[in-house]
Amino acid sequence: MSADLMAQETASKRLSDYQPYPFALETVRLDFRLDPQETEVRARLALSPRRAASALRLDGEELELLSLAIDGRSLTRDEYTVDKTGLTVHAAALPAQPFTLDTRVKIAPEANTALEGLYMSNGMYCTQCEAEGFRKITYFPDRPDVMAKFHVTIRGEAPVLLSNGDLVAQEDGFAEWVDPWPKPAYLFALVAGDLVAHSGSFTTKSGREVALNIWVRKGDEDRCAFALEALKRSMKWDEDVYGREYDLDIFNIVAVDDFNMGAMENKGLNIFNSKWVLASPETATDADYERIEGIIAHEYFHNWTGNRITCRDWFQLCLKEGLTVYRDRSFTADLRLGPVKRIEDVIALRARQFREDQGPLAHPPRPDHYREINNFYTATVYEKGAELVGMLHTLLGDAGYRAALDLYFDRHDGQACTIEDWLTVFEDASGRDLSQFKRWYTDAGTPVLRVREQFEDGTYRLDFEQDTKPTPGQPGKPPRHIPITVGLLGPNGQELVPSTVLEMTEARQSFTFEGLGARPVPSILRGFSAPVRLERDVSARELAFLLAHDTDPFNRWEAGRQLAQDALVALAQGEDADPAYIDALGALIADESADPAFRALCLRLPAEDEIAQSLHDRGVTPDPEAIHAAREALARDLAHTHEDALTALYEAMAVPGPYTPDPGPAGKRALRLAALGLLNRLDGGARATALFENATNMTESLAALGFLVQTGADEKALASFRSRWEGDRLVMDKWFIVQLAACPPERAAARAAALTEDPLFTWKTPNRFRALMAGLAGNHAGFHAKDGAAYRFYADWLLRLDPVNPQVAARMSTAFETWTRYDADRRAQMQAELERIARTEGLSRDLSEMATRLLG
Ligand code: 0A1
Ligand code: ZN
Repeated sequence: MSADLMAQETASKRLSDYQPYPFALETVRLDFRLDPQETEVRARLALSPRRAASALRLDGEELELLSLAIDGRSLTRDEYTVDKTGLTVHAAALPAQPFTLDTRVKIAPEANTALEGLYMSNGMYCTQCEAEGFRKITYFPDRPDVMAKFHVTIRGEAPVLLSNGDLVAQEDGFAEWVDPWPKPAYLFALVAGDLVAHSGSFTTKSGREVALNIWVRKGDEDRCAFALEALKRSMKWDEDVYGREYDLDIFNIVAVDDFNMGAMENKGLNIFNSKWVLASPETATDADYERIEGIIAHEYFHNWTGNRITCRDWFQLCLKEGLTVYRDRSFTADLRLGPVKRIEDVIALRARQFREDQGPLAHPPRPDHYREINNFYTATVYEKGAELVGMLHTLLGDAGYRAALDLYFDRHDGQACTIEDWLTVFEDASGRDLSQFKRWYTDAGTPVLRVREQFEDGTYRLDFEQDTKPTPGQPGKPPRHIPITVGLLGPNGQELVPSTVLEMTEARQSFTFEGLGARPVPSILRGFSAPVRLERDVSARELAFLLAHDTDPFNRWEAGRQLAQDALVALAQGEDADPAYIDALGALIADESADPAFRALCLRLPAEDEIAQSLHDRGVTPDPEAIHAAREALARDLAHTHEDALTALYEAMAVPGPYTPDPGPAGKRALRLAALGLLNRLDGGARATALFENATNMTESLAALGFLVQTGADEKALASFRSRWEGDRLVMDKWFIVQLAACPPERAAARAAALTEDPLFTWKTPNRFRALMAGLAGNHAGFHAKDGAAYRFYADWLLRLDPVNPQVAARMSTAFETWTRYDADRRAQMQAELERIARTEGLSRDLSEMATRLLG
């Protein structure tokens, strides 16, 4: 091991090193005097030693310590030490009895560009403390298993002063907040600014009247109605489905423009990236509305799964995130179209999590070491974490799952828990042994599930084999406990054996079905019952049959997906594609019994990155140009073959009347736009131009703009869109992203470079930086252009952002996570960029960890 790597390994935190904090923290008193350059924070911690003679360690970064006292006595310089990461009060200076510790520190919110801790956005004060931002506000045991009651006063010039819990006193320039629920520091929040509220109320099932406010900048108040209604729906759903009630008299949501992530579940004071709150038909798309509803629900649901029951340490992050994603997905599935939601989730899982699992960044849902926890807010922790909860639900059934969750809330309310606690609850509620299931949490990698069939004398047998490739640091992979939902269909599509859950626990395992008159058609892994890659030799005819007849909507879609993928893989290698996909889609387009949203999903071709992965999985080195050409060719072929039907669909799916984001009209628009996307390849953008000029909502306007960008004839449309929306930051983000993600690949890198010169490219705002960079990285053939221009450009910008906002720079570096998939030339170029990043002096811990892991 190199000296560098050794140093990094020792800088890692390890799950096995966990030790409880040696002090109990009863209460916290915080007093803020806000000032952009010199905010003063006084903290009083009521502590009691759990063991004698232990020194007191408090985390603290970038703080100027003004004073430090214990039980009112100022400490002398030899009684404590301060270093770059915190403060230690030596054991000799500590009373053996409970004591209070007072600190006074100075911080500069205006200079905080990393957006962790207390920072400013458009003149408003705002905090982000998860995971370890609180230590940039005051000296504190900043770890999730230290929970305390917070009492907060805020003095400042802003008219609105907010924190967690209930407001107990208020006058001009002053507010006092008391949170009765013990919480870890990462759930602390403070907001101060000139804000206006869109308000409402909700009465809980036991009759508590809760005041609801969505706080925004002046001028944004007419874009809050949807979020407020979504919040009420979430509160009701959590009562109905999980029996969980809200526990304070007030629930505040604040929208902020500068935010590193989507949103944050601080107790009673959720803070949101304004992108995921503000919506109006003119500025938000159908997809935005659905996401807003889902994220509002996600943050609200955290009140129980995350806040009331939190994580013992950050290794357990998927305990709160996997479960909360599972809950928000179920909420959306219940309110909208369940099967469509499931398909969308699986598309996203494969695009983000499978991709992660197959590359150098693969890690288990519960990692056992890290250098920078911010780098572990990943698709594996969130989305795969949710899949694991879904599998537990499948294994236990509805009643068993509900019993386990009831037990979880009963047993662990008020605690900081582990994955072991979580699985024990499921074992106790069901009487089952889940020790093998636990491997899903501790092992990285996507299992490949191979299946073969046999039919003889009325007995049908499925032979399964599971295998997981080695991942970084985990060479051997023992078999996992996999729930495989299977149904068998007869020759006319009738269900011979309805959905049953087969439980696979061995490396190879067979399951038989007796008494069948003829060989059935199997429908395997219905509803995507486990996050695995299924491999099965299956004819195009059989897939077409499943696409037409499967009673499981997920597998119906999956059959079409498989046909499309096979066709694209063939075309990308210069072979002919089986016409089965194009033929089968003809019937589906015309099938009025199928939901429009479902049909729209079936018409959507796999993304180029997914095709690249598919080729890689089959042992073929992906060629980005050939993939792009293949996808274009298949789309064109589809459009040609079904031109009349698609044209009819385009007309029939127009939604008259005023816009609503409801699933019915949104599904029709999705189908209409899917048809237009194909027709656009034939009419040179004529229909898209007409739609762009007449659209009355952002869904159609943005889609039409994207289609025009695709044709290359986009100059006029881009200019007119820009002049209309110049003053709207959220819409302008869309303008940046669409012209890069959808443009002909050969233009992408140069266009991205030109856009960085645009005065609207305010790169220190995370949303704007992400829009441009994710737009480029999302253009698969453009990002992977042979000359390496996009690689260099992208790496340059990561290096520029890193000193300003390391968290976002590190997160965006995942654009390189697939580098080992490609040909030697591209690999060498990406490797060189990653090495250049890794070598850079003064690199943040965030980006440095990512560069090292990416290089493997
Ligand atoms: N817990 C939030 C996501 C979040 C995580 C980290 C952040 O800063 C590093 C901010 C937000 C959620 O799951 O919604
Ligand atoms: Zn979350």
